[in-house]
Amino acid sequence: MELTCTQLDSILTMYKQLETEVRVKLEALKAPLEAKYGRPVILFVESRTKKSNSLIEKARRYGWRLNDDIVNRIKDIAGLRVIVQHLDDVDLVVGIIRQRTDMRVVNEKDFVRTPKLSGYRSHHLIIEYTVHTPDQAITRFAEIQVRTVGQHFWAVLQHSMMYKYGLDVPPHIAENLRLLAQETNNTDEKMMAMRRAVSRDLKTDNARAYVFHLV
Ligand code: 0O2
Repeated sequence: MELTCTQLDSILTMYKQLETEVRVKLEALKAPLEAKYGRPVILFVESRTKKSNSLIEKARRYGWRLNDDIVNRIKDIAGLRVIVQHLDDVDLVVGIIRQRTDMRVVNEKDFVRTPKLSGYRSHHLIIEYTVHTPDQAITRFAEIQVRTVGQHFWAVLQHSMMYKYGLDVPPHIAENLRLLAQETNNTDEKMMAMRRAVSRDLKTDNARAYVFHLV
């Protein structure tokens, strides 16, 4: 049976609770990670719960009926994003999420090592999380995307350009965006190498000279 508007609203309210709880838990990792590694690892966390029109549009796009089962089919009704500094921080945060006992990773897509055709890079995790609503405990899916600030910069700008073109993206624009994604990844790799060099150098007598030279 199709969901009524009231049922859909109450489903989305539950997802909003899920989003809020998972976001708090991911944000809570910022301080201990910074204390452990002596630098910020997580820069910020963003999140959203799909609006009903976006949920309806996605169900329609895939030809799914808007019934009780929709919450098992659409796994990103609650979506969260963790933006980190460096490429190796992506693996670090993904590893931490995998080990948690309050959320269970059920699927992963590593678009960092295997980027999408568009050039898009991020690590996607589908988790199962149990929400304790005023009435019951409900376990539902959510998507967590972990990406570097460089990958985020590219994804935000690319998304706004794709939005402008809809499905008719001129091939030269798509190709340029792919090239820029590659350049962004090269920069990410160089930044990570520089961080490692700086951290090695800080342990030697050259520290002050090296940092001065960078600035
Ligand atoms: P929003 O508003 O960010 O949520 P599907 O989820 O079925 O649409 P798929 O391929 O099964 O698609 O899921 P996937 O690839 O795991 O993740 C889709 C999400 O990844 C998108 O969500 C974007 O957030 C992001 N994404 C995937 N490919 C690209 C890309 O080429 N460019 C950018 N900028 N983002 C991408 P939504 O639902 O599209 O939007």
